[in-house]
Amino acid sequence: MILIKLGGSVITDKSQFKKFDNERAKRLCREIAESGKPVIIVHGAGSFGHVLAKKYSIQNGLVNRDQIPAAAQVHHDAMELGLLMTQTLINSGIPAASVAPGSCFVMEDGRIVPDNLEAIKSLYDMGIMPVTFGDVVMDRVNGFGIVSGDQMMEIMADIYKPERVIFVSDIDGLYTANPKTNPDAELIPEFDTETLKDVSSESNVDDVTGGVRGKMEAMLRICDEGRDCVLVNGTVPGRLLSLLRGEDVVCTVARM
Ligand code: IP8
Repeated sequence: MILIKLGGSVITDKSQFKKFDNERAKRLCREIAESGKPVIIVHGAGSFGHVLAKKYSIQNGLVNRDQIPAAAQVHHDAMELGLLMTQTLINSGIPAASVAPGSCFVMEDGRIVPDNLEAIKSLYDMGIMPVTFGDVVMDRVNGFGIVSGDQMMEIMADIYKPERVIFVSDIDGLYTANPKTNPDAELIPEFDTETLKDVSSESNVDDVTGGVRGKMEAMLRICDEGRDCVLVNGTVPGRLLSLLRGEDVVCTVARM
């Protein structure tokens, strides 16, 4: 089984509040269906989650009661994106069900822990892909918090032991600097804990869940003996399909 994260930057337009990129999501789901590989998908929140979550500091937990309607709205919007994604998957011929992380997991001071995995496990056993995502989750210590799609990837890798893990983003891979602002930035085809130390730690200020470095650290935690963890650009048509077919593509691979 292959575990795939479709980043919020590929399935939404991050410059517009709650704008689903229907065409791109459709194409990526078609590529996944065409590969014929058994897959589980996690997705990010993009402009359905980060804008309001940042405005009301939902990631910092419950500090004042003004955050409560905002936390409810962010959760609602993340679920709305979840439904758009599962409809796109179903239309591509992949039976899928959106599973809000809060229905199976709870947080303990920012750490996500399993609560009741029965629903998620029985969906998968039945051949329905459980699709989970970055969302607001209740926290036993902080009231609530944000779980990112990357954290859900770690949890899902733990549960399903995939042979391969793929992060689909809007960049070709990891660079020596931010390629969007620095023309000298070079693509790093492979990295490990040592090489990551030399990489620029610039993070995306619009995200409440950390930038590229946080993602790379999550990738390193997920990769295992015999398990690749790859970052690939989903904005380039056909690249995800080629990767799923085992072809050589432009990407960055995390190594233990
Ligand atoms: O887009 C963030 O998940 P991510 C979740 O995977 C929310 O970082 C609701 C902001």
